[in-house]
Parts: sequence; C-alpha cells; structure tokens
Amino acid sequence: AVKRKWWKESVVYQIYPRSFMDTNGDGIGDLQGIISKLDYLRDLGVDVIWICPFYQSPNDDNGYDISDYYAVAEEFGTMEDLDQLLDEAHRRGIKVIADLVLNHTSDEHPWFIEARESQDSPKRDYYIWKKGKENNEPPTNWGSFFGGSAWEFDEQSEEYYLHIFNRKQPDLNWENPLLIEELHRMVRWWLDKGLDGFRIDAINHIVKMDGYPDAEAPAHEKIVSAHHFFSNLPKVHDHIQHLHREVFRHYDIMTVGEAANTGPEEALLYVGENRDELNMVFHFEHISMDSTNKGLEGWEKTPWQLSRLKEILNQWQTKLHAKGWNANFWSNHDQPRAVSRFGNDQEFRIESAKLLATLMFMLEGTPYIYQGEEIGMTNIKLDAIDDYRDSVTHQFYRLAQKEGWTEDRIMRAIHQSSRDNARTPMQWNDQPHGGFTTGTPWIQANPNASWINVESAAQDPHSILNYYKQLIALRKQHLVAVYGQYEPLLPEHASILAFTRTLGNEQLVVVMNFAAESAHLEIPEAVADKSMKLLLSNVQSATDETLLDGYLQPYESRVYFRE
Ligand code: TEU
Ligand code: CA
Repeated sequence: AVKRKWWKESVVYQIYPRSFMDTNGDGIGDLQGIISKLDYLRDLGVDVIWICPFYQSPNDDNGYDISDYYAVAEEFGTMEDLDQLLDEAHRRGIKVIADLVLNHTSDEHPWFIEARESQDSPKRDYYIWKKGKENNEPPTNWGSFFGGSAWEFDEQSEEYYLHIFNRKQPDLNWENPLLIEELHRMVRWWLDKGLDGFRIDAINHIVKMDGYPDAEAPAHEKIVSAHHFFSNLPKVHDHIQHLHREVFRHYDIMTVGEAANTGPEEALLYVGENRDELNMVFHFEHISMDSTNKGLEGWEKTPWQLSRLKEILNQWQTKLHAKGWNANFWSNHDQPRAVSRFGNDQEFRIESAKLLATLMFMLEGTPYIYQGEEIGMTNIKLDAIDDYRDSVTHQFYRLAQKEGWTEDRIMRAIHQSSRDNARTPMQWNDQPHGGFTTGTPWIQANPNASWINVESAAQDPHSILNYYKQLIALRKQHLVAVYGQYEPLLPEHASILAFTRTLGNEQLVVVMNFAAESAHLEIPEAVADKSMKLLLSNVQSATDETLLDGYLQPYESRVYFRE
C-alpha cells in the first residue's frame, strides 16, 4: 500500500518575486503582484507555491543575502501584504512555502556587523573565522561556488571569514548551539505565521570539514574546487534531525532541501522515510548533463546525451521508490530556461516544451514548475554585460576577462548559462515589458514577450499552457501518475525515452521522442496491447491505436493508460 501524503500529490509552482508581477510601477515584482495572480495559479491547478526569498536584504544576491529574517523586503511590500498573501492563497486551496536560507546571512545582518567588531565580540562565533597562512594567504585553498577564494580578509578584525557563496554571504557557524537555537526560533516563528513549509537553500553545505584542510591540488593552483569539504558531511544529518525534532515534526508541512553534488544513495539519507529529516531534495545530476567542465569552463555548455538522462532517471526513480521521494524539475531561478537548454526553442518550441513537461509530471515524485515554463519562456541574449543584473554573472565576466577570454567567448557563455536567463520578467501579455510593469523593469523583458505570453496562450487550446493544465488534471485523476512504480522501456533507443508506471492493475505507458526527426517506435508486446487508451499527447494526430503504429514525430510525447 502507498503512503499517501499531500505533498506527494501536489504540483508546486516556483515564484521569483522580483520578476513575477509588479503592481506599483517601480519595476520590481511584489507581494501584491503575486496576490493578483493567485486566480491564474489556481486555474492552472497549482497546489503549492514556493516563493523565493522575500526577506530584508541588500540584494547582492537578490534576497539570498538576508539582513533580517523577520522582515519583508521593502520593495516587495509589508508584513501585512504577506499575511494577506497567505490568507488569499489558503482561501483558494493553495499552500505557500518559502525559501529558508540557513547556510549564511548577509554581511549586513546585525549578527555579522557585531561579529566583525572584534575577535572577542559575543557574536564572533556565529560565523567562521580563521587566521591566514604564514605567507598571508587565505586559511585554505577552497574556492567559492561563485568563483574566487571562499575566504575574505576582514580588515576590521584581522581574520578571514568563510563564504562558500559571495563575499557578502558569510557562512554561519553550525558548531555554535546559540546560533542553532536562534535559527530554530526563527523557523518556528514563520510556521506559526502560517507558512506550509520550506525550500531549504544549500542545506547540504552547512557543515564544513573538521580541521579545515587544504584540498589536494598542484602547487601553482591557489584556489581550487573543494566542494567535498563542505557537501553532505555526516553532521549535516544531525543538524537536520535536530531541526526536525525541535520544529518540523510539530507542523503539517512540506520540506524540500537544495542539495547540489548529491547522488541517490546520499539523498536517501536526507529523504529516507524513517530518517526524520526532509521530504525531498533537489539534486542536480540531470541538469549537470551539459556542463562537463568545472570552473569558468563550466559556463560553456556541452551537448547532452539522452543515454545519460536515462541512466540518471533510472537511478533516482528506482532507488528512491518506496523508500524516499523525488523532487522533479527542469529549471529554477539559477538555471537557463529548460526549453532552450533541453528542448528546441526554435521550430519545435511548443512540442518540446510539452515533451519536457510530460516527463517531469509523469515521473514518480513531486513536480515543480518554474514561473514561465508553463508558457515556454526561453533564454535571453542581452548584448552587453551591463544589461545583466546577476552578481554571479558579473563575477564570471571579471574572472574570465582576467583569464584572457575574448569578449565574444565570454558573452556566448553568458548567453548559455547566466542565471538571468530565468530572471527576465514573467510574460503576461503583449503590452510593453510583457505586462509585468507599467514602469521600467529591473531587468529587460525578453522581446519575444510580444508573442510568447500568458494572454495569448490562454486563448489557444493547443498552447503549452493548456497542455500543462491537462497534465496537472491527469495527475489528479490517476493515482498511478503519483505513486506508480517506474520501469524503463526501450533502454537502448537513441532518441526515445519511454517507461511504464504501475500501481495495482493500473498502468501508464509514456513514450517521448527527444529528437527533431521522427523516430521508429517498437513497444514490447507485453505492454502494447489493444486495451491502451491515449490520455494525452502533444500532437493532434495521436489516437488509441497509434501506439502500435511504429513511429513518433519530432518531439512527440504520449501518455497511455490501462486498467
Ligand atoms: O543556490 C545554491 C547553489 O548555487 C549551489 O548549491 C549550486 O547548486 C552549486 O553551485 C552547484 O552548481 C542557492 C540559490 O538557489 C541561489 O540563488 C543562491 O545564490 C545560493 O543558494 C546562495 O544563497
Ligand atoms: Ca513593485
């Protein structure tokens, strides 16, 4: 028997508030903007919205650098707006989860301001301080995720502090029980306010390797990737279990942790059903398929292989079945647009966007939609570095210049990989700036907003948007889509990804062609019998019978059902 849970049966929609909807013309999305679109989200069929950080922040990293955990960022609105948002969402049957950033704060958080006052400041131990090496080099050779050293020298108190992200994001010291108590109190405060759970930022990085060793590297390499010294260390689990015991288990909530550099075995330690940690984690294995390099070169995408995607999905689907739970996604606010990256954003934009959605919704796990994905929003190519807003993109630009890359090469990499690809304004209609704002948006809207937008998609029965509605409805009607056991079909096929999902005597058969050419389809006889009913397809010619036809059109996807 399956263990039914609301968060397993939910569809989650991720909102990047800065880019979602602006209601006061200052060019920045706001909480009232989200409220104004709740009916849209309800009609889409969304059960949960995840809102990226809306806390007070100097915005070096758009809210992931928090200076007050208990305050709403002024440009987003007020605490009353937030209460209203919770209220109005709940009235529509939509739950709300928020980002929870526990690995670091802003350097403008009062804790850090106090901590850096002197080496014996009472708050000193809230962060991680070390002396440099004898030759004035940083304490270790660890590189930050965002480029450059993970250590910054603080002139005021004459020690280095650790920041595995930007230098304005000092890492919190989870060795300090007082800090932990403060964080627990804060999490409880938000749950008491009515939040329905959290997406927990960078949670697998909160513990750093004892003794702070250097990573092995050739002597001339002063700064190297050292992720293994601050990813998935055993004590992370003690801390999450502690948080669960003290806080989470007292509420009916959902939790999803962000866990880069995590494979399925490690993931089970976070999401295993008797672990009392998290409900699910985001891993990045499938969205790392197209960056085989590390460091700056990692910004240059390389072709991805369907065989690799199959391998990854097989592992995650099989290993977590009946033991944990998957979080399924193609994109988020840190990633390029899915249709540009894994589909085809030219001739087959509509078909391939639907195909990608079909996969995410038909796998076992909870599906996540990133805002704009439901209308097939694409990457953007801005001409000049000054048009980009993301601090990490600017950091990349500086470092690549220093390495001697040409402007062309740098901009090509930025066009492929910049986080701003996902952060252009949501495209609501064909008005200026996609109807996102009546003022000047904080970042340019994609010029294709004139024809890729919600209003026109809503009017077209064959739009990506209406296909998402059908997918969501299908998942609600058929429990097998949520809980069915996954089994791969046609494992060797070069362009077709196919699988079955089985629950009792119900079965889904999903077939998808990931190529821009039609593909030969031969379903094993045991699966392809005449009782199969077509539930959904992204081409209009598909019928019950066509499963036996022997081919799929470019980017065609179909879902069959039998009982
Ligand atoms: O992202 C975390 C993050 O960037 C890494 O875990 C990343 O996945 C890793 O570099 C592997 O490539 C979160 C937020 O989503 C992001 O927007 C923030 O900038 C970051 O944390 C810092 O808070
Ligand atoms: Ca605004």
